[in-house]
Amino acid sequence: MELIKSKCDSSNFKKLVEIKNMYLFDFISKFVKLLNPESIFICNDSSEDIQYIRDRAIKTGEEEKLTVEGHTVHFDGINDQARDKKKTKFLVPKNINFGKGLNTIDKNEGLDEIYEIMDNIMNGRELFISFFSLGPNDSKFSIPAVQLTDSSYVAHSESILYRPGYIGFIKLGDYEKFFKFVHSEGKLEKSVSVNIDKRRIYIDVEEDIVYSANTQYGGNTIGLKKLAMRLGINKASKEGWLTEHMFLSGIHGPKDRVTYFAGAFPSMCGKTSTAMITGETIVGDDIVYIRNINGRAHIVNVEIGVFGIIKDINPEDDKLIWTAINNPNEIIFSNVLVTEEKNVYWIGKPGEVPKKGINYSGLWEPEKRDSSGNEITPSHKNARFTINLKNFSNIDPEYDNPEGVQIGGIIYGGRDSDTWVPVQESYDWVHGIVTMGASIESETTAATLGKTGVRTFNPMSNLDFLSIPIGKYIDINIKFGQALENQPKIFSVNYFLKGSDGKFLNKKVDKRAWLKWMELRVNNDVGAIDIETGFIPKYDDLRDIFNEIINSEYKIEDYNKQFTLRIPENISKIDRILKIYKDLGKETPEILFTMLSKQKEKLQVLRDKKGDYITPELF
Ligand code: SPV
Ligand code: MN
Repeated sequence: MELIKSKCDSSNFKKLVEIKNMYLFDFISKFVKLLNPESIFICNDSSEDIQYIRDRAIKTGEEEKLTVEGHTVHFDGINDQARDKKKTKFLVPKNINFGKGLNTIDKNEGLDEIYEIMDNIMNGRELFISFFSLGPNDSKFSIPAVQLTDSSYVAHSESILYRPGYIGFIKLGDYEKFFKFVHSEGKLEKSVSVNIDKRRIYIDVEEDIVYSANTQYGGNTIGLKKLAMRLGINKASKEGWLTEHMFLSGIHGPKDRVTYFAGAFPSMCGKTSTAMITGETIVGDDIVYIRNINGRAHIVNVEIGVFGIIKDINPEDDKLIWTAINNPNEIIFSNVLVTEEKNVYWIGKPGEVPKKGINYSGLWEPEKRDSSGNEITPSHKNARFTINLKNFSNIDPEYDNPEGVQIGGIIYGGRDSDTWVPVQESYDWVHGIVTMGASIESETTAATLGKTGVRTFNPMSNLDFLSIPIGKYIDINIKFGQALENQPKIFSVNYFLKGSDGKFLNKKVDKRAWLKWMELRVNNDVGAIDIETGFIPKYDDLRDIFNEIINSEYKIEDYNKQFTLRIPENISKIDRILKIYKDLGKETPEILFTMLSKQKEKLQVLRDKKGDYITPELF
């Protein structure tokens, strides 16, 4: 404590000792010694303390003020624009098995490496210590968490995205099981991390600590986001609940009925836009905890804000986001283009592309190219906005309920140009988990480093974050549902289906219709057609929904094209998925193999009877 005291002024030290948690003090002392910051700021969540963090972000140059009140911009370095999957690793003790397919490093080796990288890394810098609650305050769902970071941008982002936790820590006293995040940007030049070769994100699920160094991009640094999600999946697996990569929304049915849906989509595949869809209400857009409460699946949003993709946001398709991010709300824009007038521009924003500005590559002009000759777009494809949910007019009244909300339906989707129909209901929980959730494949996007457009396996859209063997995770999902008295229905959706001309078969607004249809199905208000892979909507029901909700005519030709069962593609997909699970080894539950094999046989029989491509009227 003497060391901490020597680096704090008296008011900061007082805020810390108010907490009276020896485990916390031990943790902080250990890392203050290692990181060796010049000074320490303790955030007690008061408006003055939050303002201090905002001011520091401006003073240090990590953020810059924009014309609109409350708006700032932050840039990550040119090679630090997305999650670094290669350098994100689980620290594996000798006795723990992570199975195949996860990125791991021996714990001792990894700790030696990260301690060396972090040794003295905050020399001359200020350390921010903030406390949060993952999930609503005073809720059995929730997990307390502490963040150590030398980035005012990270501390600022978290103050927007998470519920305050300082008071909660005081209430808990000597409590041991909180999550811990240690982050340093490392050496900076022009306010961006430069030691990218020493970028590391190392996760210790035994100690519930995540280390992140030499990076600024939110997905690598905002501890409470994907770093906490990885710890959460491991913790949940030991305690019988679920941590999922899902949005959560209230879908509004007839006569003021609200049915809650949670949906898992890989990054950049429409999760936020589904959560923010016109006419419905949002609880969250990225991460949830799900628990069995008296036989029903209850769910909370872990976060209280959105770190959303800004590309293509426009007033027609994304009215609510557009309004919120154009108003004088507290918003951090990251990796957008900033004009001379200090306004922001992003790819797909209506209006002319500015003639010049500043972006993540420095001074930008049209046609600018990187060192390999590739064009640098005005904003990065993964440019984002960070905003608190309270700034959205469509926030759901239950967003902060400590009991969570009961889920009526779960949705699994991916970026799939040729296989799945736009919306389909599974026969039951296990069928949904196996043939939909566990079978998601998605074409890669700019949310992670590497090539885009490559079809990749991504069970429950959670592969990047799994901290237990994949097969075990599938098994836990199956068992979680089996233990429920009242199982949510499971659906798949596909917003990205293309025709033979390579054009999308659906418009962005069509997802509104699929959501309304699913809401009706959960409440047994409409029938469906069994196409042997699940249930699809009847044309007449969709026609009525399109008419009423979207005010547009839904043509039978479009329905037939969109809802054709594509047997060759479905069979190839099953073969790919079966092979993946077979290669993973013994953790995968047997039911996955039998169910997928049975599904394949059914499709083969059907093909012999009706051909490769079967339109709905043939069922
Ligand atoms: C995602 O990529 O899934 C996100 C943003 O939600 S990140 O914080 O990078 O994970
Ligand atoms: Mn996400």
